[in-house]
Formats: sequence, C-alpha cells, structure tokens
Amino acid sequence: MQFMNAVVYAVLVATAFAHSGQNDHADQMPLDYVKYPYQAVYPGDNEVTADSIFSGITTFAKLPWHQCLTKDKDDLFDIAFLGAPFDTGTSYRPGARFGPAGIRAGSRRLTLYGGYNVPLAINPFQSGLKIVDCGDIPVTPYDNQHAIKQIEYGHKSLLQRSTFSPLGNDSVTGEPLVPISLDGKNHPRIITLGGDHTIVLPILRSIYSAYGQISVIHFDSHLDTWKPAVFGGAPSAQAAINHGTYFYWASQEGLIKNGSSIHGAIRTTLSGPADYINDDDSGFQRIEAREIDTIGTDGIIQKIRKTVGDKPVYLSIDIDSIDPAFAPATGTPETGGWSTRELRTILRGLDGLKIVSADLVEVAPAYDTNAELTTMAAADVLFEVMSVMAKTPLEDAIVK
Ligand SMILES: [Mn+2]
Repeated sequence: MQFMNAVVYAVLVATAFAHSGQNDHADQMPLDYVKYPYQAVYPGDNEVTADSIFSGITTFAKLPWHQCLTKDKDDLFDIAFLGAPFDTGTSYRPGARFGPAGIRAGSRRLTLYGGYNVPLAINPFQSGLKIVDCGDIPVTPYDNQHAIKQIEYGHKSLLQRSTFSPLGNDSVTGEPLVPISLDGKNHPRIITLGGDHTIVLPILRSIYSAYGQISVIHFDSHLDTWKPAVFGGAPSAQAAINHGTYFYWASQEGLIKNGSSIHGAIRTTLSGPADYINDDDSGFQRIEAREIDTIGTDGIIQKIRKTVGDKPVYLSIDIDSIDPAFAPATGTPETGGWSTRELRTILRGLDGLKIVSADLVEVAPAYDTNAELTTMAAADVLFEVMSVMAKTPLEDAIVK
C-alpha cells in the first residue's frame, strides 16, 4: 500500500511538471515558437519563420491591432492604418467596401524578410515609430450622408490624438522641433484603406481641422474634380457627392491649396475640354499617364516636387493609376497606366516631403486574380508611403 502511494505520487508529480512546461519532453511543442518578424531584430537569430506570415488574424503587415475607435480610444500611435469600407459612391463596378480587408490580406508578407526598404534605406517597422492597425471605421451602406459623417469623425478622432513619440529636437541646434500643423500640435499620420474615392471628401475635412488648406498629390487615371452636373449629380444633392466629384466639393469648401496640388497618371476620357478648365479652377496641375514615355519617372517626380514645394501635403492614391494589367481589381479601370514598378519609383521620389496623411482607394477585391495581384500591389505601394513617412518628421523646417 505504501509502495503504491509512492508510485501514484511520482506519476502525479511527473504530470504536473509536464503541464508546467518546465520539462524538455520531446512531445511538448512550445507555443511561443512563432516570432513575428516585426518584433524580431533583423538580421538576427530570432526564429523569423514563414508561418507567422500566413497564419493568424490579418492586420495590415501583421501590425498590432488596436480598437482605436472603441475600447482603445485613448491609445496613442505615430502612424495608423484605418479602413473606410464605403463603396456607395461608385459609378461603375462596386465592391471597394471589401478593399480594407483585401489590402490587409495582400499585405501579409510585407515583413516576411524583416521589412527593410532597400532603395529608401529604412525599415519602417523598426524606425522607432509606433505603427498600428486601427481596424475599420463603422460605415453604413444605407445612407451616404451619414456614412460620410462617420468617416470624417472616425478619421478626426484619430488625427486629433497626440502622437506616441515626441517630435524631438533639432540635431544641430538642440532646440525642440516645431510641428508643421496649423494648430501647433504634433498630429499622428493616418493611412486610410478605401473604400471608393468619395471618402477623401470627409478625410480632407478632417485634415483641415489640423492643417488648414492642404496641398494634394493625387495619383489616379481620373480627374475626380468633375462638376456634379457632368458626373452623376443630377438626381439629388446626395447623388452630387460621389467618387468623381469629391475634389470639386473639397475645392468649393476651400479644403485644397490652389496651385500647389497635382494629379498624376491622368488618362481618362472627358465630357469635353471644359473638364480641364474646371480642373484648373479646382486648383490642380496635371501629369498625364503618357508623359512617362517622354519625361520618365524622374521628370514626373520633378514636376510633383516643383508643384508642392516644402508645404505639408496630403497623398491620395487611386489603385487605378496603375495599369489594369498589374491592378485589375478596381471600380473604373483604364488601360494605358503606369506599372506597379513605376508608381513605386515615383512614390520613393517623394522622400523628404511632409506627407501628413494618405489613402489608397478603389481596390475592389472581387475582380482580382487568385494571385492577389491588385491587393498585393496596393500593399506594396503603401509600404513605400509608410517608408517615406517614417523618414521625415512633420516638423516645420522654417525657423520661426
Ligand atoms: Mn479616383
């Protein structure tokens, strides 16, 4: 009897030991085996494994998910990805409401090798900035007027927070850097995942609250400054606000800086030459898609930089700026566009510009290939944008 008790005791102790994870039993798989690349120091020996890329809950680039609009409403960050799943302002193919989920899926492998951007010589994931995925703004698909308000307030609620990281001091004088904003505050940057292009009207209203009138760099095959009478606006006041007219309204509201804003990759047909006169009035310069054949990516970068100067700038990227050969899954595809490589080169050419926030819109994953061509292109384009942002603090270079 005594002997049996001792045996039972020994078995119990052995079992408890196994469950505590303290033994090195061959059958016990350690659950912390998978280390996410963005948490690891690369290059290094921190068990960067491929299975962390294709498993788990999908956020942009596997960044940490913060419920910034609800339970984490006091969280601070430096750059936030934020979905705006709205597509009831489209004129042709609907489906961009699935854009945020699609772009996140296409972004899974961004940190597969660690996330170091070779041509820009920076790893945005290890730049010291706090970068998070804030999930999606709740957007109703039943009432555009209400949805546009939801997007403005969702965006503003993030933009008006303080940044996680201080702006820091001047490396030469040691003096504190001065924020570039109009209200003197250092604002975080938001990268919005669309959504059709209508979302940029409420976003620019939010941007105005921090920066006042803003210069805009807009990559798109279409102008999006159309007068409502020309583009779908006849039935009602609400129909007049859509993905082809939002820049017209933004200009009417005084949200855009006239003369220092510019479109790139334009190749749409028009109602007539008057559309360009109206576009001029809305404050934009234009770079036609076909100019890449004559002035190349260098010439396009120069035109953009000359137009914007050193002013704060908002960056809006319609995935249809890229040719449908490379990005077919979009609302209003136009052939004759730029390659993914060309757009990425042009975006890297914006290095040093003070990009206060950005968006990537019009990804409608239902029209994509099984190879995730469009959502992958969208994610890679945003990788260039976040790299450029991570390199340039939003400080006012002019000594006050
Ligand atoms: Mn557009």
